[in-house]
Amino acid sequence: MKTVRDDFTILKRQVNGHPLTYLDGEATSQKPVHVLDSIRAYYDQENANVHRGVYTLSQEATTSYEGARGKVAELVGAASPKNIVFTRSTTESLNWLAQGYGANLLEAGDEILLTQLEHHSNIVPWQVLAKVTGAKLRYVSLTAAGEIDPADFKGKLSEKTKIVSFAHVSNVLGSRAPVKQLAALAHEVGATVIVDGAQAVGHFSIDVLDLDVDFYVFSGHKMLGPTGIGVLYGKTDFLEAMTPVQYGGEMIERVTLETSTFQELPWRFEAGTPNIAGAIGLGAAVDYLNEVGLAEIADREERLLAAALTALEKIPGVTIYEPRGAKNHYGVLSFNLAGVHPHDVATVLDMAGVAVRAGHHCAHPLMDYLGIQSAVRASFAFYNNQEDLDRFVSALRQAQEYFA
Ligand code: 7TS
Repeated sequence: MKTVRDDFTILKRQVNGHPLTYLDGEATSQKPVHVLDSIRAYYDQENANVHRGVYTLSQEATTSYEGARGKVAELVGAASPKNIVFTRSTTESLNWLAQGYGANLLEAGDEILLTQLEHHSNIVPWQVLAKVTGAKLRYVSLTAAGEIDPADFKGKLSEKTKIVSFAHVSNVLGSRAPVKQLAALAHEVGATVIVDGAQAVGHFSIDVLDLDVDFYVFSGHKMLGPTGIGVLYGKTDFLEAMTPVQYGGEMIERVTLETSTFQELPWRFEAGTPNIAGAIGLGAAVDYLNEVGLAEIADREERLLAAALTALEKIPGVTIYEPRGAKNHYGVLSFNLAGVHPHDVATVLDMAGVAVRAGHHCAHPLMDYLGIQSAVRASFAFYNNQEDLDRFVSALRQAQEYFA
């Protein structure tokens, strides 16, 4: 454990006179030195544009960039690196799916099925698409445990359902969707299955072929990688059915004054100079995740969450929005302290060096469902430890006394 923490130099920082207790890995994870070093090494030793130079440096940069694609493909169990498109983020991947895939597919009266717990980035692009195409949005409700209700999911599927899109793990409740089961149900009616893996990748192992999803999207910065790099995985047939959303250099095969032909997969989607350093950093993050081991990571995060739940339950006046009794949930705790605004809780915690997120967590519809406006959220990553948890609990008690 000590050695893992040593890899995250930021954890040695002091904040407001206290050691940093970073409990906001869901917003963005911290980065191990391996990732930072890989980005520096690229700019320091290999900096050149990719795919266009015959000279050595450009070839080295291309090898590193494409190598990162291969590492990402392996991490999620994709059939080939060609199934991995680099984007900017989960948000960009979902927007491209709505504009480049959904727009080709949907007609007036068709349905898009989402769930009540989605992040705004998996709602708004579909709302806009529904307006343009005349398609209808439907939402699956949640069980009392805060999980996507498979019975309601099944009941809302019909021949009209063309697209189903849902989060693998909720960024507020931490509940984990039974992806394989839901994908199979959606496929029975011929719908395309899109999964938002922003809070899943890097926390446990994922096999997109076994899950049998058609598209799977995630962000590098939530899985130890840099910001500005994201992933859109798609089955080959589905990527072939998708139109690029951006056009220009890199993505073309031949351009005449009148028309153009486009590159093969996946480069057709990556117009312009890509985020080379970002992809390389993401590749290093994948190496690091493999080195620590996803089973080990999942185990640490599960144990920390269980300890945090037990500790929080002992504090009077705390309401926890945790999927009680849920079989599958992952390292996030959303809660409120009676009579104290979540922003005030977060501010007092910050005075003790404890970083937690307070707000609606980009999930207004879920807040409406829970009947609250906002909540405090503490995320527990494998690089957090018992001292982090102790400092969090003691700062929370301070906040309670402060506002009593
Ligand atoms: N989907 C889920 C489930 C998320 O949690 C997030 C970000 C996104 C999509 C969007 O990811 P982005 O990288 O494109 O921004 N979630 C959060 C969060 O919970 N706190 O800050 C960002």
